[in-house]
Amino acid sequence: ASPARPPVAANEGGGSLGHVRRLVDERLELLVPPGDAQPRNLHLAMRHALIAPSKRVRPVMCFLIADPGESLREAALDVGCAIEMVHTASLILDDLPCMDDAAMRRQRPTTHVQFGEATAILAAIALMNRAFGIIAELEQVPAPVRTRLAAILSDAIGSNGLVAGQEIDINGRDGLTDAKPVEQLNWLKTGVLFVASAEMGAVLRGLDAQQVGAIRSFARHFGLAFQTADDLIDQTAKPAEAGKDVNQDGSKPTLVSLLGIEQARLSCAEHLNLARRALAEARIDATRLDELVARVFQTRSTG
Ligand code: GRG
Repeated sequence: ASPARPPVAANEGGGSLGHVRRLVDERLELLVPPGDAQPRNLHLAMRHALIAPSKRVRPVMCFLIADPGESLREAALDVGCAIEMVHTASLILDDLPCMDDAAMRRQRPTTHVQFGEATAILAAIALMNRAFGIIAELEQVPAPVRTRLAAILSDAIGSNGLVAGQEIDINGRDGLTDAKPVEQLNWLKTGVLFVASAEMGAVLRGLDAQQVGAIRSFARHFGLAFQTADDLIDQTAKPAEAGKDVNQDGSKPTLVSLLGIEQARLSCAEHLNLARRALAEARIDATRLDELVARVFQTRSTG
């Protein structure tokens, strides 16, 4: 069961972006077993990957879209944390020697470097499992809504989503010869979880089908712009200066390597415009979400 916690003060959910991120960080701390729980190595590995410096874009976006009143504030936070656990699990696996073979992640040695490959894989499985447990146990959320939330997350990360993206990234690079398949890969590896995060927030809030569609479109364009900005940083900035881990695989085709820097910047700007337009169509107060997009792109200066 999810641990009890002091109630979040009524005015806290509407606070600054940094405040929402801190709420996510604090809740994540409580949602995974402590580092001294047996088996210690496994729990330490989960915490090493999860409770580490991260922008927490997905849970913050989910929370802002849910815009929860007091009664749903804790549920919105827990849903965001579940998404963050799945995202972190995917990062642990992505970093393994049989995948991207990365040494650093979130300013730390990767989980397999610190704890060994077997424990890293088990930590990823345990985080994914915990995520679905958290959704199943949400208090104050009716069972049909919990089921829908689980289905959205499961769809996004399965063999038609995130896992498909990873398979193509690892074994399908020969097909990445022009912008279209690369953008499809960006959609699978980054877009689908952005969209799921946004949609889960929209469902928690009880938005209508038109609004959910607009929110999905917002998150899709936000995610695609986010990925291209990431590739632009890899190409143009010293990653360490941009606050990124230095793990890039130079042989990987990206929109930047295929289109060139200028076209990739244009594509990024176009997706951002489309994201803002979709948000306007969602008919919700978008001030905080606009702020989130601006903040993410401010700190991801694309050169
Ligand atoms: C475990 C569901 C599951 C999937 C396994 C390994 C794998 C399949 C997928 C990996 C997909 C992957 C690594 C996509 C990259 C997504 C991405 C943009 C990562 C960086 O996200 P940020 O910048 O990082 O939000 P922080 O650390 O801030 O969270």
